[in-house]
Amino acid sequence: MKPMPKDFLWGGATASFQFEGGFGEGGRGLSTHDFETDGSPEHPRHHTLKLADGSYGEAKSSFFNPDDIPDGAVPCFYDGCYYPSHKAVDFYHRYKEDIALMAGMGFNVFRFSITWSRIFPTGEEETPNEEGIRFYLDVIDELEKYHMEPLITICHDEMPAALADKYDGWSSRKVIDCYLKLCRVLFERIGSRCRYWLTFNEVNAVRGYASCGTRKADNQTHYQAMHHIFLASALATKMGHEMMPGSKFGAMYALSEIYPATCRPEDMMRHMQCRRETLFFIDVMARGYYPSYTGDIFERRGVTLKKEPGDDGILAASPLDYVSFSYYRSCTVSAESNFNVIGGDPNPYLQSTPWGWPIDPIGLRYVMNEIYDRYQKPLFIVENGLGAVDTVEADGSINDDYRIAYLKDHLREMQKAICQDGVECLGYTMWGCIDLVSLSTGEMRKRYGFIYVDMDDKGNGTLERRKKKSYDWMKEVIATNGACLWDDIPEE
Ligand code: BGP
Repeated sequence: MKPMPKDFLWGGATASFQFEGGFGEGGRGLSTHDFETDGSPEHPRHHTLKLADGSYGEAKSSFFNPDDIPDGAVPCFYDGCYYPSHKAVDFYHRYKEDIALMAGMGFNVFRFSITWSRIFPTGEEETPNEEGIRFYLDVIDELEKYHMEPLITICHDEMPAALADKYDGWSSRKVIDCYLKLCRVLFERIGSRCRYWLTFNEVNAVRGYASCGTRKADNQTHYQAMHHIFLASALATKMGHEMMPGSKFGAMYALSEIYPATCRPEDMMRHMQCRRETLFFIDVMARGYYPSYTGDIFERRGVTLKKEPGDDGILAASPLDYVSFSYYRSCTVSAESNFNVIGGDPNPYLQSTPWGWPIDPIGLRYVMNEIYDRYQKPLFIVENGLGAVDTVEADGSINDDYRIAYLKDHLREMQKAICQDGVECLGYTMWGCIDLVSLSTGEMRKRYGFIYVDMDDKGNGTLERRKKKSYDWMKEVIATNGACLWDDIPEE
């Protein structure tokens, strides 16, 4: 295998509501994820909060006030119900130790996201919260000590709860200005220290209260909200380029590969339509215009988009510099499938993770080629990894050979795409490099990390960090720039 590019970025990825914690500290306001429970059967996970009378209500920022938390209380239990994002795994207080651990593996990049309400607690203040900015500057100081560069996701599936309450989130155009205000502050204060920015996370999967700030589930609201996100991303890109010459802007998409279930023409046609449902979001943002098939999608979904004069010009003026994505799995579709953006039907040729996600390393090479062919822009793989249950042995070791096997297979396919197929790819950041709270389930036991965190699904534990077997393995992968991935393959 030809060697990887010398300047390839190797690192890990996190999101603030799953990793950072620090709820109610440093002037942070409420965020939409603050209302999610641990997802245990007695506490439904999404959009609910257990009220004083024992019933569940819709999330509203007035439901709890961080200032009311008694001193010394664990700030994540209300009426016996656990809210994992409040503490997450406490990067807020442990960032120095965490960054040192990451540096120990040789990471040269670290992806993290900004808690919007840490900078603008309600999203609408005139001036930013200095303490919030200080936290992220401290994180970057620490990264720089170890020559790691930040990869910042400006908005990873969350927003100040106050914006969700007042405007119904991204369904309102007003939120674009609030987002741009956040961007301006970040670019002014952090800009000179960050090359790569992601305007939004998993743009094609943003939906509902926590990630989009809206409680309406209809297609009209959804695509209108997405239009506002497209505009916000393009305007942020424009501003970023002006304020930080040389900066690079991408957005992130959830890209499972989708295969046709059979070569039956009806399945093939349905496959193409489903793929377009996903690629639609990249098409608009990377090419800078709505694709010709938009009419078909909107017609089938009963959507009439409200655009203002000038919107098309905004999109056209600032397409993305690079395309980034998460890749965990693949699926199949047939003419009869009930497809949503990520999930289709299982593939009989693939095994699955304990959480039922099909494992498909070749799908990663496939998707890299597909996306690069379509956009001819550099890629950045910013999420990939295996969610699994890890066991701490009596001697304290964690032998996660299954994770090593998953990553080895995926990284080999990535290297084939880059070195054999000629795909330009800036870097790879493994998801949840330090164990963190699961987005979909709220669990801790679904672990991705090279580094174990001593905490259970209810937040019990010391939060102590411990290296897994995969830590040293990945360290060698990075030190050899991927060469050791091929050690056990006989030379031809
Ligand atoms: C992506 C999200 C991440 C992350 C990951 C793994 O969709 O961008 O935030 O959580 O998926 O998902 P989960 O935590 O559900 O295993």
